[in-house]
Amino acid sequence: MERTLAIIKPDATARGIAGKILARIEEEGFTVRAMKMVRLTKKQAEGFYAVHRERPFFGSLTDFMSSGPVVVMCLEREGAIAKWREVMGATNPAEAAEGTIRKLYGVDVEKNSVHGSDAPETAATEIAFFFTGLELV
Ligand code: 3AN
Repeated sequence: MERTLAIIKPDATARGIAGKILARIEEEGFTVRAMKMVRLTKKQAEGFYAVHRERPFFGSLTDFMSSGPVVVMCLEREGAIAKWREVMGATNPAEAAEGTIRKLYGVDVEKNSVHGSDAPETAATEIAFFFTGLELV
């Protein structure tokens, strides 16, 4: 079993499709081990995306991620990291495969509705960023 961090981003919560995305997560065989809705401050968004600090889109991305509520979840499944990235689809919704969440709901490369960890080490760091051991059931 493997765990990954998923985020339903502000563009999706604003459109009232968090429930649809959660239903898809459950249909794909993930168990939700922890979940909460939070509104990140700009500083917290900068902390979460610190690896992208030097990228040209860092300011815009962290403005967006602190622009409204997000739903953060710890998901568990066999091969959870790769499977969640497959279900999300490519970063740019225009390039995402049919049926993926980003193809269905993503607006553009920034407002792409969902986040997922990209490797075991980042999954561990990202889960710990949002959840304490006590909150993981
Ligand atoms: P992914 O979320 O698919 O792992 P990353 O890690 O390359 O993609 O990028 C992190 C986030 O930064 C993306 N989810 C997206 O919101 C944003 N992003 C990535 N590339 C761009 C870009 N060219 N312009 C604006 N935002 C971007």
